[in-house]
Amino acid sequence: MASSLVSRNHLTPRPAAASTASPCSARLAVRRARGLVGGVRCQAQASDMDGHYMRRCVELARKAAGHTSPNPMVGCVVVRDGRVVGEGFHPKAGQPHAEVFALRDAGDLAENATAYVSLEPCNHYGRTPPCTEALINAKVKDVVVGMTDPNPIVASKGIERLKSAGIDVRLCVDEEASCRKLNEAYIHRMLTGKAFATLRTTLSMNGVVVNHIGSGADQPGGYYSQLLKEYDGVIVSSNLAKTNTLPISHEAGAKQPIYIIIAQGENSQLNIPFLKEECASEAVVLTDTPISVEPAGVEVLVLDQMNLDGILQLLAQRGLCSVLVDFREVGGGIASLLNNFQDDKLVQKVVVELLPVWTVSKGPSDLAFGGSQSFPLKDVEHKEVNGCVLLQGYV
Ligand code: AOF
Ligand code: ZN
Repeated sequence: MASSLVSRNHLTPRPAAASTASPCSARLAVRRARGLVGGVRCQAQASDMDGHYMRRCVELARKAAGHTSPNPMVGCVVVRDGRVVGEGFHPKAGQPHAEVFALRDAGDLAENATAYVSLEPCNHYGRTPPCTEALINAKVKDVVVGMTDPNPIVASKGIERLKSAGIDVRLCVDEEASCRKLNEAYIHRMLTGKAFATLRTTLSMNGVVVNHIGSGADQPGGYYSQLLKEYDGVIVSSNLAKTNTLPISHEAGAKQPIYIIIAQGENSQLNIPFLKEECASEAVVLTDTPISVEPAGVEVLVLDQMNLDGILQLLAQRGLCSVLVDFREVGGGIASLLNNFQDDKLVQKVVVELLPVWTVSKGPSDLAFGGSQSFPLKDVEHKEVNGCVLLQGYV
């Protein structure tokens, strides 16, 4: 995973407990306590509240879910004398970063305070100036980060810059996993150059792929409506686009995902009846032969090769971090894209909705694609929603 690719040597972890520490790490802990590691001044004691404030950073960051790509979701909390004096999150690319909002909120109280940030502060001029300088100018005493930034322009340079300015920096080890999960799509795009893909489908109790979703799932608060809110794009087949309303999130403040419509072997004309002309820029049709599309204004890309690898790279280049592959029919245009998704590491996550119905299937109904071998999914979670069972796991 990402952590193995990113050096964390420069971070000051929470001192190891003496009883479990190896002689070497115990010596290191003593040197750390004296502030000697790596010749930079180090924090002697991580606060017991680190996890608490970092969880708040994650909570704040999630307020912008679906809005920040190609940037990550980031939250920041400024704490002085055990009191939260500033909070902020990154609302969208092009706008200031989380640290800037939190420091503004804290004002003069940022001096000598601890800044918690769910991602390593940036140290470069991008669309916005470096957050390291904002933290240094605000005279914060120490900075606790949730994870290092996999962006090669940043990767550890932010931490080094803060340390060189005499600020103590430590990693909140306990919440590193939750910070990584928050930005799993951003991390994936940074490390692979492809969009993070989640395959979603609905099955009947007897395992038949059903071409509709469970009742209430697309209503406000429904699982599907909530899922869509988190994704930058949704891949659907041209069959679905011809006959159905396109997926919409009904969550408050949701930014609708871009529709990526797979049109393989279509005739010369594709009509998307439920897409209004003024919304044409929200859809892109990927096809293997030139076709004209209604409504006018929809972008049509004729690809030399229709494969998921190329499509996920294209989407990442266009700034999408995450895409939901909405699989609704066996044999449709999407199935062939998914042939080797496990072997080729193209799909990262699977969400399956199990409806409490038994279905008569007229054709092949199994999801016989994915890779050359069967494989178990990881970190599987399940829950019941409106009488349906929702299963989610990582590939
Ligand atoms: C932070 N805090 O809230 C975010 C960071 O073009 P820019 O200036 O928005 O920079 C984008 C990069 O900055 C992004 O790729 C990631 O490396 C970092 N995002 N960093 O310190 C934040 N959103
Ligand atoms: Zn920044």
